[in-house]
Amino acid sequence: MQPIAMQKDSRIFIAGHRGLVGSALCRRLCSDGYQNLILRQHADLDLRDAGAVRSFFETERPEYVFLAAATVGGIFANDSRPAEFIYDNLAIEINVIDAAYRCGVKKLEFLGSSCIYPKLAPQPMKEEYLLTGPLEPTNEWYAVAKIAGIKMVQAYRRQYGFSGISLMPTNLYGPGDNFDLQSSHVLPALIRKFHEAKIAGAPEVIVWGTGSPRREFLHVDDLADASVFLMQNYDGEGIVNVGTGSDVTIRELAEIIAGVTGYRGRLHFDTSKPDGTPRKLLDVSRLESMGWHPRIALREGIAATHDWYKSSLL
Ligand code: GFB
Repeated sequence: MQPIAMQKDSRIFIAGHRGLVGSALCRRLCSDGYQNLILRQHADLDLRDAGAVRSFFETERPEYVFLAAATVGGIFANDSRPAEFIYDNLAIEINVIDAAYRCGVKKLEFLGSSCIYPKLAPQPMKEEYLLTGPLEPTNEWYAVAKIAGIKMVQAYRRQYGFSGISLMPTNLYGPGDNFDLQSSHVLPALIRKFHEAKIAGAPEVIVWGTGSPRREFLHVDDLADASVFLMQNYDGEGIVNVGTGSDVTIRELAEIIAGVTGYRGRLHFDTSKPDGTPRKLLDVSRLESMGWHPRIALREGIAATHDWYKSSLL
């Protein structure tokens, strides 16, 4: 199918522009010269409110939508706030996708997550493994909502011919991440823990779980690059994985972050905390066959994120 490409003066709504992904999309589209970004803070537009979303679309008439708004968090937040994770994400998806279709949006891009795949899926995980097995229990509420979003985009394409696409990013990190230790993902949590331990001269840093789970990490600026690439070059029903194609253990990640922050103490693994899924590595051959590749190496991306974190404390 012929893609419908954004122009520099297209009206582009970035849903969730204050979050990790949305803010990276803003930076990227601004630096590319897109002049008509439509942005709303949560206080001005609650995407869980169907009436408010519909009237926003009727008034603003965006032509392109990046659906990056979501209630997100790390393993502890997912596990302890299941109702918020399923309700908020389902409501946001239903409201935004339906309003986009009804108000004549030319194309919508939905951002999912690699946790949509079964807990014990073969690795690396291909797009066709979706719905082939049980989900990881710590984040099944979020995963079910994201799967519903994928299916909604596909259903609107099939029944109404609506041009929606879905991307499945792997674990993301970068500037603007959440560094709150209760709700964050592992990478920002460990940057903060090692940074603070170095300053305090602490003898050890607590790392949750056994350290053996494997995770793949993609810098959010690479994700933004892939998002724009797919918005401009892809228009199909199939979901597309976005990742680097390589992973590390949580122990290896901790060692890299210790090196970047200059921390020389011990690692203490708290095995009372859950490991989550044992491995989550995406098969990125579909995206690579389209000609896209990530640019930011993990250590370099972590160093830049550590710098961002330090500057955010000033
Ligand atoms: O990033 P994370 O919270 O989420 O945890 P998931 C990844 C791994 O790092 C788990 C370990 O094995 C954690 O136990 N870990 C070690 C830590 N130390 C820490 C720490 O200080 N904080 C945190 N948060 N983890 C999430 C899903 O899964 O991935 C979401 O819950 C979403 O739904 C996201 O899909 C991308 O990678 O396990």
